Amino acid sequence: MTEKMTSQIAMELEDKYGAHNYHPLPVVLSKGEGVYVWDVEGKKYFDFLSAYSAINQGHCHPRIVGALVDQARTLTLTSRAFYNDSLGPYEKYITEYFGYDKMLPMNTGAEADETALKLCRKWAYEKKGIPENEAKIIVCENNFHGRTITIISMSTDPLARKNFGPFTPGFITIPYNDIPALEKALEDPNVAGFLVEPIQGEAGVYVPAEGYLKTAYDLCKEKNVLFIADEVQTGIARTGKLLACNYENVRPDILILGKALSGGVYPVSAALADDNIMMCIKPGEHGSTFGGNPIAAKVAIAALEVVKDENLAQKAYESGRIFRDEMEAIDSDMIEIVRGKGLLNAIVISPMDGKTAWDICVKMKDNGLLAKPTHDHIIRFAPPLVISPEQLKEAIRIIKESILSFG
Ligand code: IF1
Repeated sequence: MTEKMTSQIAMELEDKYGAHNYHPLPVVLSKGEGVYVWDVEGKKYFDFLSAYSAINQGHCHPRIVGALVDQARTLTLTSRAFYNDSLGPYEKYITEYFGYDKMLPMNTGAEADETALKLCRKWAYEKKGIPENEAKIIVCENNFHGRTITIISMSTDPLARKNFGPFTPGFITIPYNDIPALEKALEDPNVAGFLVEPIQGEAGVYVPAEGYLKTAYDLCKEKNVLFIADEVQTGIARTGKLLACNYENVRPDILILGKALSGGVYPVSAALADDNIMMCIKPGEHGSTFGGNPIAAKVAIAALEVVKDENLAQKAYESGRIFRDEMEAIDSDMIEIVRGKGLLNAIVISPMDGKTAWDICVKMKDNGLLAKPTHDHIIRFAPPLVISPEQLKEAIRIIKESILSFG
């Protein structure tokens, strides 16, 4: 290709040759550093999506990219048919970091969720004594756990499911943030697990009532049911603690991580659990060609080190406070509610004069800040956690100005 790349050309190419499974904001990015990204024409933006919380450590963090490059020059992939000298140290590091006996490495969030579901079912038959093929897993309305057939079988979003059936059986759906519904569902003796997002991201950053996770955990324990936390989006300091479950001192039986586990430089995910659960899976029963590869191992260690060394949980906690206070102080009838924890926040927009959340996002883009609407009327704000107080102030100014330009 000799033609000079422009945003227009890039969008036309995607439109012509790519499946139309997304509806992106019309901006074409070609560079990132810290909290900023640049488009093809050189315009600079605050990234307030952070690739859906994969970029908690900031774009192209030198330590993480350094780990990637070093390992890429040495050994990239062996498969798990052989040992490699990076995986063991990574497994030791991450299990000590989060406090579990063992981990199982995968690549995407959906794969780690699938892993947790398989672990839960195995445990149900081999430890809990549920009759074969009878195990059930409780899930919540408006959940988001990924895009595979089994995962969309748990979904209540018509868009995610329509014409993708038949679906995987074995799930019980209850409303989120509803303890009596959980209590009732747990009466079924064939329930093996409860899979939950500590904050529902896709649902619109829906924060459950204080105490919900702890009470849910205790109820699961009473019934010998595994409490499985999908912290793919909420984990790794995003919500102001290392894990969102830490707010209620809940230690999930199975912990699912992805996204920021690599700082967004490589697909890395994992399921963590203790031996009584993890050892239910034997050689040949689960795995992945790329899971646990040496690059992923080195990248994940670096990404987790950055979270600790740069105190990102505390930073997210403090910046989040400021962000929500400042958003609540904006005097606009378009702002219905501000909610979130740490730097996982959302504003619910009430449309005015035909102007919607999409229009605000387009205006913010023009003013140099990228965020994405979800469910038409909600805007998610999730900048990299490395954002400095000065940068946060400037970003807040842009958001304010953009919203107030509509009245
Ligand atoms: C897309 C949302 C975010 C997740 C949780 C597992 C996965 C995700 C809690 C699967 C993925 C994504 C994927 C992304 C949009 C996105 C998202 F808007 F859909 F809800 F982050 F807010 N568990 N979330 O949030 O991880 O397999 O994608 O690695 O474009 O679908 P994955």
